Amino acid sequence: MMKKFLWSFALSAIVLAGCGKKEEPPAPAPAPVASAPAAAPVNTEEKVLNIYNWADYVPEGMIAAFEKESGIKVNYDTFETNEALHAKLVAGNSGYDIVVPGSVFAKPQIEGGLLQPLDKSKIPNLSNLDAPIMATLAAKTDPDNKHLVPWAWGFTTVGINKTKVAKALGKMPMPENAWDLVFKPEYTSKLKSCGIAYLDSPTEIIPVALHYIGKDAYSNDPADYKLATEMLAKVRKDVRIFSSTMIDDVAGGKACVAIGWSGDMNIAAARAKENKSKDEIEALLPSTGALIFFDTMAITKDAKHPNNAHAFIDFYLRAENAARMSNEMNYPTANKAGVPLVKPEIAGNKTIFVEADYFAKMIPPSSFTNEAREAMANAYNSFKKGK
Ligand code: SPD
Repeated sequence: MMKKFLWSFALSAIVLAGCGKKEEPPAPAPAPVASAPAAAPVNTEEKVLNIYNWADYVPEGMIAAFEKESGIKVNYDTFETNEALHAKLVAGNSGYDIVVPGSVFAKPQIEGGLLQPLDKSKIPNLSNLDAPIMATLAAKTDPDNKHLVPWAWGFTTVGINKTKVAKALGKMPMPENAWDLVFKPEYTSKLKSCGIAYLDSPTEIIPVALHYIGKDAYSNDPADYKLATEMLAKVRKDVRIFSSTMIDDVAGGKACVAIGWSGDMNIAAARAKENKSKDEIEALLPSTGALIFFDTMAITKDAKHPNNAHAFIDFYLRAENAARMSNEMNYPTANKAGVPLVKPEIAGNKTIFVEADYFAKMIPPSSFTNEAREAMANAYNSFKKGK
């Protein structure tokens, strides 16, 4: 600002000199002015930040620590499905500054102009991120990593209460492919007695069902959705719970088998232990692979507090904060600098940080066209209604 003022002052002096009488000697050149050191930009935004994230995804006290350090008051709301977040963004004026879409939805949100490009100069801790993960996101979802910063990644899989499942199956052995537990009538007809739970979202269930029947999990072809729902229809009567907050359902004993997210299933396992339950809960690694997801922070196109949003993203990207997310929420971090700070029991848990052999079997995320998502939602709703 000061520099700009000095520049315009000098400019006016030259202009004024040019208007003087011809016979007068030229005005002496102005004495050089020492340029003021560049001042850090001042954040004049109101001290508020509105964040919309998945339920059960932020370590205890992390938001309070940011508020204390920055003086910014955070309003933190949660959602349970990508569809719920997407609907808010499409409607506009969500009021949220930071949102955390799965990459499957982030791609169309970027293309639809719903998210704004990041000002990377305000996020020095971007350098902590894992370069291969960022390269993957750039190639598949967000060219040049302009909009998205990973919150965490994980995978959609089958979680079980081992004790209850063993009891319900009786003499029947566990299947080789864990997806059979939720998709094959021979198993579901036995497991319905202790509770089968599915995530309540078309874009969670149809892709895993497509994968199970040997189709591309990210097919955009409605004919494939028909095949998937034909398979699903055979087990519909056995599925009791549709929920996207499964930690309580599984840890609390309402469901003995669930299609859920890896970290949530691990939290359910830890919670059952804390509650001194005799039941052992486990996230499984299906032999045919599980579906990887990336959840990503982004700033909405109409964010009212973009500077505060950048400050929070940089705070979250500190190595110690990334490690806390893994340690407490049981999801792998994409923050390379944070990985050495992850507790050995979390880093060594093969259902959180999967080993290379299994990683090779996993299905990487892609995305759907808007038309495909609509067709998928129709297919899913008919399945759910049992029609
Ligand atoms: N408790 C946090 C769960 C986050 C799940 N995100 C899944 C998104 C993609 N399918």
